Amino acid sequence: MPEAVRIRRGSPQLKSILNYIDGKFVCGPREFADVNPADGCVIAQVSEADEGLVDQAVGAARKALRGEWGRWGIRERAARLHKIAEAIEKRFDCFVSAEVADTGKPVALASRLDVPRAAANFRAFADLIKTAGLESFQTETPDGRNALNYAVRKPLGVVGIITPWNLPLLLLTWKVAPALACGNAVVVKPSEETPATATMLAEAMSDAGIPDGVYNVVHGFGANSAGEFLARHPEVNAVTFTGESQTGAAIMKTVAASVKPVSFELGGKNAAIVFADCDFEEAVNGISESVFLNTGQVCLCAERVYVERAMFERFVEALKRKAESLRIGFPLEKTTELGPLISAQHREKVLSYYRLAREEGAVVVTGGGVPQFGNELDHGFYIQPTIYTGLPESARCVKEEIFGPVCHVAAFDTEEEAIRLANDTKYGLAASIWTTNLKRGHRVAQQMNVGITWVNCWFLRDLRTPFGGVGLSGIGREGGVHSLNFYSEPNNICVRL
Ligand code: NAD
Ligand code: 6OD
Repeated sequence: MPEAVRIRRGSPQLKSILNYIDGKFVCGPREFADVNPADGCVIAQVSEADEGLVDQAVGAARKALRGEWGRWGIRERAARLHKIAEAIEKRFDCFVSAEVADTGKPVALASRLDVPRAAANFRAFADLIKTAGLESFQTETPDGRNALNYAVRKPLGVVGIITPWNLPLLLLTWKVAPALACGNAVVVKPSEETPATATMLAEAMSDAGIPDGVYNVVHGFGANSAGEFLARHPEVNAVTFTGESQTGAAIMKTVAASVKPVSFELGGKNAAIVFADCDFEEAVNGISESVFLNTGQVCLCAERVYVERAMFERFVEALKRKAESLRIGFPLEKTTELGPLISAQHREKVLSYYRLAREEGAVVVTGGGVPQFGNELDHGFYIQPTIYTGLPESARCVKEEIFGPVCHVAAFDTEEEAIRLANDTKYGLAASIWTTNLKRGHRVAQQMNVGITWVNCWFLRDLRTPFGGVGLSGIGREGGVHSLNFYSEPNNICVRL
């Protein structure tokens, strides 16, 4: 099998990233550039799949369902998923380098979060599928006899998986692992910004003995490109998507014509509530991580921080010191804590919010611009970590998802006010609450109108728990048995006894 990411002939630095269909790497009719956000250099040419190639990928997946993959039982599938995890770990450094080059994220972050989680996703769903049962009922019938009802899981068929660029391998495998555990075949469309690791995963699949056609990769963009072709394909039985809320709305329209199940993990405008009785240092460190991790490009990041008035100034000062101490730099430098944003276009979007914040009356506590390095990093898409105060709650910067290393900090006086402010959003993905009063922690957590609430922590994940959002933040839940329920159809069998 050829390597997933190949050096192009005649150009030793430039790689070629291909589609992967039915166990083979395949060229499409056009190419687009894959850019390293840390220095703006083109690192690869990516082969874009046209509608015909997407159709071939779906056809390959359908054929795989009729082959040995479709006949394997749970035990065999689970064993192969463990092998995929091992194959990822065997290529750990290659996955880390590819993810760092595509996203610009610090090597320390990719090594501790993205790549280990990819392997953990396969292990978690391999173990879960072996133990997760379905309900059964003994039913009394009017004639005094009984019937036994029990349900079995059946795969959905071909699942279309469309993913974003912020945690490319983590979020892709978060969906591929349960889909395969349930016996589906998949066609994945990774983000056009970060095509490498989804393609490299094909080699791990092959190493693990996953039959051809079970895992297919098509590259391209969204509207009128591979993303839309995949979502509207009549032979795709379900679409699972992670990305912007507006894109979710567009995909919903696309899939409506062929009536298929969707699972949407969308944007957020997440709140953090910090009470004066918090462990101060823990809260400052936790909020700093929740605002700035991955340069603020995590859907769970806090962009609205509400701090009890009694310690507002002290907290803002400490958060400012923390933001200013973050080491911005080369992603491959082990000590780097903050990389660039994903693209020039995304930086322009975040900078437009930085300008808007000033127009809306914000006080700039720190940041608000572009750092200068005096070296090649000046060609990268770096931006300063930024903290604002003083905006009215109606400001667009308080209402709209920015998706950068930025937060607005506002004071509150009472618990009720904090809850009201935190819930005053059309999104509803995640919240964090910082207090040493655990009764209050539970009380406030239960009133958050979101899918995930953390108390005295953030982004602490147990893969068995439900994950998803309310409102503009998504439709449905994945994680643990919720994923199994999405990626399979129960068939209830009623037996007259
Ligand atoms: P995006 O919506 O622009 O793109 C995501 C994917 O959808 C890409 O692969 C893209 O090519 C594809 N796409 C775009 N338009 C499409 C269309 N019309 N039809 C089919 N596919 C289409 O998102 P992004 O900019 O890559 O990622 C950032 C966003 O993702 C943020 O809003 C963030 O909050 C959100 N996100 C949410 C979660 C979550 O779990 N809730 C996780 C990560 C990111
Ligand atoms: O941890 C996860 O399972 C998950 N889906 C994280 C999403 C992060 C958003 O950027």
